[in-house]
Amino acid sequence: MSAEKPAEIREITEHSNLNRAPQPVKRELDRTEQTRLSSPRKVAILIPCYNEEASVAEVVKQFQAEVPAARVYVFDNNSTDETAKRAQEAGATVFYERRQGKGFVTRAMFREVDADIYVMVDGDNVFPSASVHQLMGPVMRDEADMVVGSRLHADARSEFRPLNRWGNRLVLSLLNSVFGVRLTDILSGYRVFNRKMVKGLPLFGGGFEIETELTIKAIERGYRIVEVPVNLTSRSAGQSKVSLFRDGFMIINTILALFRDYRPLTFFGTIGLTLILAAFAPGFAAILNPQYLSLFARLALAVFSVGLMLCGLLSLTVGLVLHSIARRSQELEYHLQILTDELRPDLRQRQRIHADEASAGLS
Ligand SMILES: Nc1nc2c(ncn2[C@@H]2O[C@H](COP(=O)(O)OP(=O)(O)OP(=O)(O)O)[C@@H](O)[C@H]2O)c(=O)[nH]1
Ligand SMILES: [Mg+2]
Repeated sequence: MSAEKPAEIREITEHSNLNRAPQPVKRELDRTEQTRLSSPRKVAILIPCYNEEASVAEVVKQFQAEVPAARVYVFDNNSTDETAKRAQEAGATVFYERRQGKGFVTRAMFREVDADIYVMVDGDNVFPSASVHQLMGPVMRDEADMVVGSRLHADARSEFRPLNRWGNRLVLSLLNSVFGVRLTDILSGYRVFNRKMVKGLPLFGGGFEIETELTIKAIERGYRIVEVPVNLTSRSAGQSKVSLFRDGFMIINTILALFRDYRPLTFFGTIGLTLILAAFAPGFAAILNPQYLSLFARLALAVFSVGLMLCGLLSLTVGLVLHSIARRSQELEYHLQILTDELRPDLRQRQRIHADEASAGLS
């Protein structure tokens, strides 16, 4: 970490809006100032838990101490231990979700909880509560819609199991190359969101693929993402709920499915062009080697070649059609967003203040 600039400021200038132009940051708010700022706005701390009786109370108390104005919610998911009781004793409001999985719980949290700023953190006490101010800062200053506590950032000193680190990096490089972004952590469970993002993002994942879905949909809808380095400590109690192969497969599947849905022309176009190029091989073989092949073999190769060519053209056409549909639905979403913003009195009020400040500065 360099001495001259705090990590948060550097992250905002480097990663805000991902591959768009960096935004200048005027100054850093100190910790107390950030927490004070939260008081007129409702802050919710969301903790998804499944069998975390050993650590949940500590997490609740730590976050309550860091942000006293916040309300802490624990979302329990059929825990067979004392998770709910420990959370309640520590001062949290406990909700229950029957459908098993971190994705179902995240969706329930976003649906049920009403707040302006949402902090989401794991219940196994692996994330530093003191970093919550750095994570909340960009959202409170309206410089980000989602802040991710990046465990894999160059400035983070995280304790990872080797297999976990490897899995995280694999998924990360796949997402970065497919969506053309430069994120450093997409699976982190430590995040802060504003209300617009929590209430505006349609999520469907049921399990650990939820963080991937959140990130991709945020990128595609143009939400501003900022990463802040956080130091992950290794889990000291309870059991990991992640299965490297099952959840890894679900995460990669989510990336590819969303790539197909959001970038259909690139997805089907690449498949189409590959098939068309592949069609030349049997075609040339049939034409160039007549002396070595029987008539039947040459006919079979020709049919195979034409088949590949047709499949390639079909894939290209599907890509073009879906691309137009995706564009139209993006336009529709844009209009819906404007309409929603118009209907939000708090946003209109803030815009009016900005406009007043700007005209005061001009005069
Ligand atoms: N409510 C609910 N929470 C879950 C479920 N699965 C995991 N969680 C919670 O989500 C958080 C992250 O799960 P972890 O098992 O710690 O996964 P991880 O952080 O990727 O992996 P490790 O820390 O290495 O175990 C923890 O607070 C879990 O209790 C679930 O099915 N329901
Ligand atoms: Mg964990």
